[in-house]
Amino acid sequence: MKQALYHQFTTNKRAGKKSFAVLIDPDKVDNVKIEQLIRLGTEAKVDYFFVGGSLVISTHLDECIRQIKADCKIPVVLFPGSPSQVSKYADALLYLSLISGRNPELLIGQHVISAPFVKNSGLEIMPTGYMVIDGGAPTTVSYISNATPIPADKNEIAMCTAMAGEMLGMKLIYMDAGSGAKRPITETMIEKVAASIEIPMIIGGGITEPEKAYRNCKAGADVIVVGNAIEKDPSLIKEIGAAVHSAPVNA
Ligand code: 1GP
Repeated sequence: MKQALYHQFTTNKRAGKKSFAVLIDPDKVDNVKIEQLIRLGTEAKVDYFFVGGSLVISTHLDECIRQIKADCKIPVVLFPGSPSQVSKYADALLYLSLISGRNPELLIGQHVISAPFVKNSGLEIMPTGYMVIDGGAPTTVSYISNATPIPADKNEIAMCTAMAGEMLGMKLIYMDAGSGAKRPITETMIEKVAASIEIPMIIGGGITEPEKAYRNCKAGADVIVVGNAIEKDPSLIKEIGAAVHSAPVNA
């Protein structure tokens, strides 16, 4: 099985190097917008494009990824809201299991149904413990997943969930307050979870300012994901990229 990108995640973690991922929701971009994101992403040395969303209605996922792959060298990682969001044109797939919820379909059910398809895609598969944290208002992910998010102040639950995910063999933990969350995940929670696990940790949901991205990195996040704020103001790519990349090594 391919492991090139995962190797990059772990090497960066060991070196204390923080990464920045721009989330592209195929529903919200056209060719012109993608072109702009590629240009700004390349200038800001964005580490990854994550592509996907909890609810993708449009059908141009393949086309969107092919355009990114044709025009830049930034790796494309699928962040699928459902098994239908798998494209062989991407570099890797976050193989998400919603370990913060108790919905068996999102823990294992959909994986079983789509297993042959996913395996034959040839994508690099990254088993990811996906944890939704309450972001102050219902988000698409909390509604669609039909699972209760972890309360924002229950650091111990988040810690134990991440530890269990790691021991079950997950290769990444993705803590997400949900797209457009009113309140992003607290640094205290990030710090406590980071101290409890060895695997790389991705943090997203409601990050709108470079300072918050920087503080999250200092608290122990390895990859910062921003979608919504960049959709509204693409110039933030530069500022958030600079903040993430300037976070102290081995923070
Ligand atoms: C959502 O973590 C991502 O799943 C990004 O969230 O769109 O709020 O940046 P935002």
